[in-house]
Amino acid sequence: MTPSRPYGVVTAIQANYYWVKVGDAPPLLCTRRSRLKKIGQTVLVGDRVKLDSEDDAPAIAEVLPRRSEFSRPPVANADQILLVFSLLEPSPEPWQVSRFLVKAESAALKVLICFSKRDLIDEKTLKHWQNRLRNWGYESLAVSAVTGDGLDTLAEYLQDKITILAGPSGVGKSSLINALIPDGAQRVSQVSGKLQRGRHTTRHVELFELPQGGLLADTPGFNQPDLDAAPAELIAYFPEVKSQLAQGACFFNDCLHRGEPQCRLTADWERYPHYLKFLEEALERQSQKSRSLEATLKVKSGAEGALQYEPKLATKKYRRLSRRRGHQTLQSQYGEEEEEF
Ligand SMILES: Nc1nc2c(ncn2[C@@H]2O[C@H](COP(=O)(O)OP(=O)(O)O)[C@@H](O)[C@H]2O)c(=O)[nH]1
Ligand SMILES: [Mg+2]
Ligand SMILES: [Zn+2]
Repeated sequence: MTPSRPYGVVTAIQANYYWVKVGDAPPLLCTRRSRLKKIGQTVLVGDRVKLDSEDDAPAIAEVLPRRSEFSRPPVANADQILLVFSLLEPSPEPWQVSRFLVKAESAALKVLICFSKRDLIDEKTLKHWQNRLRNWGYESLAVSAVTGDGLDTLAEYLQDKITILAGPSGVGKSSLINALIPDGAQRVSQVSGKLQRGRHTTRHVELFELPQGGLLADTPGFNQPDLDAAPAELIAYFPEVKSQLAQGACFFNDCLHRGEPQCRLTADWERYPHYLKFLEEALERQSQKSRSLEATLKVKSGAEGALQYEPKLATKKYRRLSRRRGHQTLQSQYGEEEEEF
């Protein structure tokens, strides 16, 4: 049995089982105390937990407060997001790169950028993209999973951190994990048999343990991450205009920076068209949201003939709405379905 009430980190979740890593020992397969469910406490990968050793099987007795919560994929306590793009096969698509960057910025985590497949690209192409990204406000690394080029530098950035790996499919994320963790046996959990179910659902997340310490979460490939920023907050996710704004280019919190008379934010930055496009999307999302909110309310005449809105008895709809909101809690999103794998 485990030492009395040790602390550990949840590295994988399968159905109602949790793999918990305590110190350097191989992960333990745990259940969780039913009390946690009663109080609505969710358990996510990345959670720091206290284990109970009173029973035969180890169980999660307590979840420590989270430093951060990321929703897609659901990961607790992540420190940073590593965005991976390849410069060939597939070539980067500026809009898509930008969309990933904005999505990552909106998570309020540190953003790292890495160009993969370094072995396929010439110095000139690499420099072009690195300079371009610098103008967008980002430094970037270049790595190759094939030659191992750049992996040591990358590994330093990942050490002792919980990092979420994201990027278009095919750029080499899985290859990168394999290259960083040469011994496949380092895979945190040996998932097999019945527990295999759910592995390929989009909500499934598993943390990979880096040899030098630190955990890496792979994300299922998606090419067009959903943005969920509100229109007026979008500008904050473009670091290249931070200094302009800090120096007083625009003082209005609700300004959309589209040439309003009081706005002096310039339009001469490369990603300004991206900003405008994402802004259109955000405005469209906002109006859709208010339209569907109206649809869930039915107009009812009040006692004095005043119109009152009364919610229809459609809790499902409300839940769907809350899912679209940017700042929803993970609890509302995953709490109730946690057992469903
Ligand atoms: N030349 C080269 N090919 C790579 C490299 N990394 C990955 N690939 C190839 O790119 C393809 C997609 O890789 P994968 O890791 O599955 O990408 P993922 O979808 O982002 O996980 C595979 O055919 C890999 O062999 C690399 O550093 N150099
Ligand atoms: Mg992959
Ligand atoms: Zn403005």
